[in-house]
Amino acid sequence: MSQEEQPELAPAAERAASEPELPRAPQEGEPMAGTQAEIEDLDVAAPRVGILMGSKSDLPAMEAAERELTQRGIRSETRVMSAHREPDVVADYARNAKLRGIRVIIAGAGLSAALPGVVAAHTELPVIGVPLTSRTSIAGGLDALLSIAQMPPGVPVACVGVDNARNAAVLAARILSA
Ligand code: AIR
Repeated sequence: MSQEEQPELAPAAERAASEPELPRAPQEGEPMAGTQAEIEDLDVAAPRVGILMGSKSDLPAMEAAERELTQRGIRSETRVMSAHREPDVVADYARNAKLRGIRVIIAGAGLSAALPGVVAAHTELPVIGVPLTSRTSIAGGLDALLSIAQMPPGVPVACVGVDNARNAAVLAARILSA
């Protein structure tokens, strides 16, 4: 090819402006573009709300959340895990929840009720805390209420009334339809 036949190259700045922008590489821990939507499409039966509680003894109070969600046709899953007794299980659940299709997490606990806060520390999903009375609660669950509501700035947990798991489910339904 002679010198004259060579195609003239546009200046670098012009080339850059006309070339299509390459997709941004995913950051560490971030799903590949489109992966989240694909997972949701594939698993239509995936639960949308995770209902957690710190102990089996919390079940009678927390059952109201599952009941309310079921009545509203919202899929949920219920798990018992303690922020103090099984911290690694709680961290793993919270870190994987979004990728599994969970959209809101409800977490109930009594006494020093760390569960909602610890979950919120490991996920960006909205977390609704349910303070629970338990056998050794002080002032009817005030201990759990303060533990859940008094989160540090930047790590929010919504907090419903003591033993009011049903309200947590109603709030979760509102978040899902917002
Ligand atoms: N709990 C369990 N791990 C951490 C906390 N804060 C709470 C449970 C339950 C209370 O302790 O959520 O309300 C008593 O639990 P248990 O298992 O002794 O009945």
